[in-house]
Amino acid sequence: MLIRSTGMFIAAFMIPSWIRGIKSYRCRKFSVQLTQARKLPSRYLGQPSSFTHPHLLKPGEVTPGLSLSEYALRRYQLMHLIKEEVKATGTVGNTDHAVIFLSNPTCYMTNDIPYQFHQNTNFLYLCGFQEPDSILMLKTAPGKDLPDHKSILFVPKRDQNRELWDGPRSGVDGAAALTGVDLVYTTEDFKLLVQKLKDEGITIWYDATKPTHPQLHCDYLKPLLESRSQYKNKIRAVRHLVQNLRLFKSEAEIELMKNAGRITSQAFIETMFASRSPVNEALLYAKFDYECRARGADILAYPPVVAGGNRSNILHYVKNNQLIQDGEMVLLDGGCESFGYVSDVTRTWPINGRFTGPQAEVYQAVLDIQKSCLSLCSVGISLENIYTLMLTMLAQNLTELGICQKKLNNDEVFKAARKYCPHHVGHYLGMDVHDTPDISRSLSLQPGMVITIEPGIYIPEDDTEAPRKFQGVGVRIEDDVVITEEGPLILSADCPKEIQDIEGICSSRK
Ligand SMILES: [Mn+2]
Repeated sequence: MLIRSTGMFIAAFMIPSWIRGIKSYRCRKFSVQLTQARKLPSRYLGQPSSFTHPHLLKPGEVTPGLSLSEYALRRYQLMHLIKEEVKATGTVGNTDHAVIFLSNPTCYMTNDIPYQFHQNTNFLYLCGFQEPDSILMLKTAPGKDLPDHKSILFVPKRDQNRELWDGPRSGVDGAAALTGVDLVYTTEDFKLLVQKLKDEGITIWYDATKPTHPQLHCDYLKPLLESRSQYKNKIRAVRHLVQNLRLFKSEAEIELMKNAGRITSQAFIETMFASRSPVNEALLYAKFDYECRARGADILAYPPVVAGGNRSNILHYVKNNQLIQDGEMVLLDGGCESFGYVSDVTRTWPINGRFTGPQAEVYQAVLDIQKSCLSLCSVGISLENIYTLMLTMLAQNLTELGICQKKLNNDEVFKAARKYCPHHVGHYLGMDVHDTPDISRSLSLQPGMVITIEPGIYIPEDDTEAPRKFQGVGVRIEDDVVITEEGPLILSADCPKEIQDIEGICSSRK
């Protein structure tokens, strides 16, 4: 998926140097603490457990691939970041803190018909709990200093009637055993706590501007935030601190992202096999979705773009309902979500398996740029730096193709590069497609960050400034990349993109 290339300088957050160093030490400590986890109930919970779904989770995992220790470490690191921020900005009065995250609500398509539930990713990142209408609170113990804290979950209570319709809930005991948090109550119990938090006058870390669960916000949080005028000073934003943590992926997270990249790459190959002309874009959409789910993906990470012919020049084309004709190319921008982590890949290929001359010229120009950008993905460079290089190469290649005239000066040729590629070179990737959106793209890349690289050239069929043979051609090539000390690790490397490889797959179609 694409991200706009303007208005991106929101805020640059400093990444404290201690974040990475602390991981291994704390992991050891937590693994000792958390081997004594509570026994899992043998019944079905509101999400898979190692007891009911041993093919997905190992004992000691909250969600597939992620252990109780890893989740506890995330909460600890967040409290450490809060400690650092308190130290840097100062605090007055009571030195106790409560950090509050709301889950997502169930959203409805129409009366009684829910959309597939998708958990809020910050909430999920910190506890792994996958039910709606839940609250996570991290609270310092009175008299104890940050980052010491208790993790407290508030979850929907067991309800025979609701569970008959919606399926099993974890309940208090199930949630406690599954997540390993210190304390679990029902969501209603949070109401009892509101008055106590008011009386204590402690600092609340909570993102009140865009509540993830409007109902829980109105019922429980709003009364707390509006209680007294003096109290307003003690509400602090916390989202940026979670994003600072989510920016760096752990080894376990990289493994999950490798898996998502592999699934998506295989689904692309199968979809290329299935392409012929004429074919409805909807069929390729269904084929891609099917091949992702058949390999264990939970859902597609976003509505894919399946754009034949000139429709590839509509950047967020998701109608996917037109026939692709012989001689046209198809642009597919899609990715799966698997165990909470996503991939985001784009390929463009000729529907009948052979590039025409002009298609191959534009395609090769984009591919050369994409490979150059990928080779730059190493420690110390920023997404903004790579974007600048992309524009420079675009300007050069557009001139060589005759799409830009040779007589243009430097400013004019850069303007043309932005015209033919109106989006940025990439974005951060993780649990969300546009992950950690408040993190500046001017930040130097560090090991453990994951980004996309997705240059494109788009020449609409009504662009009479471009040579006739290129009109209606749109190409984007996108891969997902982990930054490592050893250089770029491409998660979607199995997905073919060389002209001869694509033509080979398409000509051996089933
Ligand atoms: Mn993307």
